[in-house]
Amino acid sequence: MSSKILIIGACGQIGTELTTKLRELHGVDNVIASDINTRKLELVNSGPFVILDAKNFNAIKDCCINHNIDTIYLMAALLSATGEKYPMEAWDLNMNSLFHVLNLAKSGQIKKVFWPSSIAVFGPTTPRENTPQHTICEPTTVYGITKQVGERWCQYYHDKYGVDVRSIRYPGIISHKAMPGGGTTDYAVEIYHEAIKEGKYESFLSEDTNLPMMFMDDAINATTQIMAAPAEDLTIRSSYNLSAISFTPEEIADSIKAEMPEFKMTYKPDFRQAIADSWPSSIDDSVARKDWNWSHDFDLKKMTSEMLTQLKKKYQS
Ligand code: AKB
Repeated sequence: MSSKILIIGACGQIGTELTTKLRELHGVDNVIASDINTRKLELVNSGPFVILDAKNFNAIKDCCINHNIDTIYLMAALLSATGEKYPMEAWDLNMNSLFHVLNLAKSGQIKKVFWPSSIAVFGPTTPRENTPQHTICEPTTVYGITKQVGERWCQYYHDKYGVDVRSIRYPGIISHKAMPGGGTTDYAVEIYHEAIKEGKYESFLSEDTNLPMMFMDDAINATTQIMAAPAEDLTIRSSYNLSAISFTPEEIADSIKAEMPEFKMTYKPDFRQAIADSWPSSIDDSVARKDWNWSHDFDLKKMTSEMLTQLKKKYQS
């Protein structure tokens, strides 16, 4: 029998594509998409959709009962840049939504949980290169603090109550279907849109800021793979390091110039520079590769080619 899945935060950058993939895998009617509003009409009309506030425990519980949900993907969150503007809102949403879902799993209402963590759990005291799975985590952003604390709660609920919660530390995710909202790595998505629309882009990070990144297809594969892995293979119940590529704004600009020689890049770092400077530049994800056979497919060249092809279709059709 297929799982009955609820995606909370389905209209976001990752949620949008995760919904499509999970519907392919489990059947449209077995995947209930939900979000706080109906901002993405295409997604709302593509299958079962409910309006759901991730901070409302009773609403999530009722939805699970009404739709016989056994698995939740909790994708709603305020990201790093927005979290610095609205610290208490970030804490409230990111922590309470996680507790609601973990408590539903603890009570037996649902059987499995996916909750994304982030490279934001790391901070300036973390080794920057090839950051190990187990290392110093002293995040300096509210978002990073919520993810770090959330990881500890995931581990706790697994160890004390047997909750089957699975998590990965996403790097910056690059995609062409839905825009990211409020992250520090968002420049690496905006740049492709502006390249096609305007032929130029002003980066809010400096040219040599090297950050871990990943194309959306790889992120979605990682997410479905960890959820399909046998429970006994998973040695990490806080959150797995996950890695694909690292590049700087200058390197991504060069990869665009290789296809669009007239593309112009300028740099005007803002408050997000300090956030980026506190994060690693590359990640050691050998534990994920060993435990559940994770591997990535897209390098920078392949990703740039795919992004430009898809966005040309979008803007020039
Ligand atoms: C952000 O930039 O805040 C996110 C992340 C790395 O978790 N994309």
